[in-house]
Amino acid sequence: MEKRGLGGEQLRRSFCDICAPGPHCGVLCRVRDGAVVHVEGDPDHPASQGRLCTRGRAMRQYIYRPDRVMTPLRRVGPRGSGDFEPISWEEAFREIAGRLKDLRGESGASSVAFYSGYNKWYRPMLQRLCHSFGSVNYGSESSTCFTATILSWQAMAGVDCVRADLARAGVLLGWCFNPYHSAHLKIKGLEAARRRGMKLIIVDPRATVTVQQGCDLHLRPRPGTDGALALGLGRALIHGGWIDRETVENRVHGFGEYAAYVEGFTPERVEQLTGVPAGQVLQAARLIGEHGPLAVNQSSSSMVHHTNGLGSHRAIMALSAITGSFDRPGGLLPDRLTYAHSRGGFATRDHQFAAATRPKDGPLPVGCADHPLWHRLTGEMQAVDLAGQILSGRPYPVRALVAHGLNYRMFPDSGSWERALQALDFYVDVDLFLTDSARLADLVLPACSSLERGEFKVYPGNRVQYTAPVIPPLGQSLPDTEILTRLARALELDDPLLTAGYDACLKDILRDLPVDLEALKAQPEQTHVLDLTSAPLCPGGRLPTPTGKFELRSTLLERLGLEPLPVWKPPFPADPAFPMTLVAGARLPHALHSRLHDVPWLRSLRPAALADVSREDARRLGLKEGDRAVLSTPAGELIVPVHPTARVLEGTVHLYHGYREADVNRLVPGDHRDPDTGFPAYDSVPCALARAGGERDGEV
Ligand SMILES: Nc1nc2c(c(=O)[nH]1)N[C@H]1C(S)=C(S)[C@@H](COP(=O)(O)OP(=O)(O)OC[C@H]3O[C@@H](n4cnc5c(=O)[nH]c(N)nc54)[C@H](O)[C@@H]3O)O[C@H]1N2
Ligand SMILES: Nc1nc2c(c(=O)[nH]1)N[C@H]1C(S)=C(S)[C@@H](COP(=O)(O)OP(=O)(O)OC[C@H]3O[C@@H](n4cnc5c(=O)[nH]c(N)nc54)[C@H](O)[C@@H]3O)O[C@H]1N2
Ligand SMILES: [Mo]
Repeated sequence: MEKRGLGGEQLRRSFCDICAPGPHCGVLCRVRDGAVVHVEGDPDHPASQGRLCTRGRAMRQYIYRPDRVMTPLRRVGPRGSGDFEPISWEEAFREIAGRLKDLRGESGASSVAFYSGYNKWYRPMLQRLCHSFGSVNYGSESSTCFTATILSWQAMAGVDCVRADLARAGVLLGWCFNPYHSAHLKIKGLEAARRRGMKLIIVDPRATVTVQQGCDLHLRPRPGTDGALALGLGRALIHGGWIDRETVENRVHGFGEYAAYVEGFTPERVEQLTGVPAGQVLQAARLIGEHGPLAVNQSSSSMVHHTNGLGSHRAIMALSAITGSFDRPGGLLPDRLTYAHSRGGFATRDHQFAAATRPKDGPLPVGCADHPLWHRLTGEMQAVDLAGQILSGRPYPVRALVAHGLNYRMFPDSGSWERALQALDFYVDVDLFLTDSARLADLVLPACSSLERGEFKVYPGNRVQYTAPVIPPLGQSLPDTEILTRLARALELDDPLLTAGYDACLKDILRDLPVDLEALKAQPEQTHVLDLTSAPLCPGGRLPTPTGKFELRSTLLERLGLEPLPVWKPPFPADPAFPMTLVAGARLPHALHSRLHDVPWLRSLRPAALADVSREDARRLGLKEGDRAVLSTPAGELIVPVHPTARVLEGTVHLYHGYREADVNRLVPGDHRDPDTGFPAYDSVPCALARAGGERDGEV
């Protein structure tokens, strides 16, 4: 972009990567003397068109957090003490390479695990580095996010993901749908569809902003009972004559069995199981039946963060198949992930790139023995199991960890993660900030932010971009991809692509496409549209499943010995000691996991880690705004101030994650998971709430 004379300031274009993977919003940065002084939305960005959320608005404060790591650090004090000495990059790589090679010699390459937190842009290189080193144990935060929906879609329809065709939908089933807080780029399309007359049903225990903006019906199931509601809706649609007979006969596998099974889910039973009044179940079915095509929202977390998440997701998405709305305009359209978890509409080769050097004869990756569906489809360890294996040494020891952006407070039973990190022989963390997880490391390496690096990006509509740094990296920090390249060299890996660096890797990943990286780099502030005609994902309506149909009875699950129908299981057994349900993590508009809790502007919007409770429960328990309460689960207890609010459903408590002073994941039991996906059940944990006595906040 042209430099403008705003009192010596330059205006530069980049994007905000505070939430990932995207589409990331375009930003305009005002830069003075090599420092970013202001960030705002870029009106010319094709994906975000000037929109930027509360979090992005605080991007300057984020990248200049006072705890930015400026040099490689070596720990000199005990783990967690924060006592480090600065060292040079050369020293750091020499030490890492030496230790990792020694451990590989002693305990095998897979005793070293490689992990990525929420950020995704460097993942193909990290995964390949893990494999080229000889380890099978690459894993990521995706062990708790989105992948469960991929597993579900693969089991039902043989595709990785879908897109709700909002522009043509007659009715949207907004299940776990609160874009005003968690996906602001969807708001414009939603509002346009509403103006066009699209009906909207929200399924959310909370009365959210989205509900407040107006919907035709709001169903409020108790958290984790969604599967029963969806099966009840299936029954009501069948009884109302609202299913697509032609589709269920020719394009759906297992409809007969499904129909027989849902017969047990009468509106009255659904009311009993979920708390949604029987009349509302029928009302929802009528809205769907009379106003199709039906689009359904899918959530990468709230819908699948339950012990019964895979079954619930399938039961919900079954409604799209039986109404004939799957792979039809206005319904759910099969889609694909493009590069590093973002969607461009085309295919790249990042999976092949990462798989090319995968060891052929290693042990089973961590967690894979317990989660066969995960193992079959992902090629990664189920990272939630990593702490357990580090601590137990079973079935084989994991002694070292190289992590890019690890936050141990994201995992259930986060206390066990803290212990596991303490127990490692060697732990390297690459992060922008000296986080509590980084403080436990032997070496901390400084990564730079997206404003300080060049990055290849894809956006919907066959769009690509290769950004340039807006400012130089702070201190000695480096892009993750550069750190990985140098690590590959220090380890003397026999992998010419990886040791050649990011661009060489990208060229391999993009080699089937008409992309000229040099041309993209020459115009770093623009997105470019690739000249591609994408073949339909499911030609002739034939799905890539064993039967070629949408499988209500999943052949894949059956072959793996798992339940093939989306049968109902309660989220947890009833226990009078824990009569309420904790929802740990519904999104707050100004928080993003752990990374924004220390950003002053954003923290000021909600300074305390508050537990949201219903006004009814607050009255019953004698709790007022700010009163301290003991929140307990079978895993432990936490003292937190409460916020009584009309938004919350009676019987539920909401507390966001990642807070240092109130780490809710200490309350999520380590085994409270969906066995099929390995996902933690953060969003339906049995709990109790009581007034606190004289203890301090956060005390356990
Ligand atoms: N501001 C902000 N935005 C984010 C994030 C963030 O941390 N902050 N995180 C990003 C990430 S990593 C992800 S995975 C996505 C998650 O995206 P979503 O899953 O869409 O986000 P949530 O807000 O957790 O859930 C949406 C709604 O589901 C409701 N809900 C919770 N439990 C249940 C349940 O059991 N049943 C039903 N029917 N509804 C339920 C919540 O009340 C909430 O209003 O958001 C992304 N966007
Ligand atoms: N209770 C509860 N727990 C949850 C969830 C929930 O809903 N409830 N949600 C789960 C879900 S869906 C997700 S996605 C996870 C997310 O969980 P995390 O991965 O823990 O997400 P963050 O805390 O945002 O980021 C991790 C670290 O990455 C660092 N980082 C940021 N940018 C970069 C970069 O470019 N390079 C490097 N090397 N590091 C960087 C950050 O500083 C931070 O320390 O949490 C999961 N845990
Ligand atoms: Mo996520």
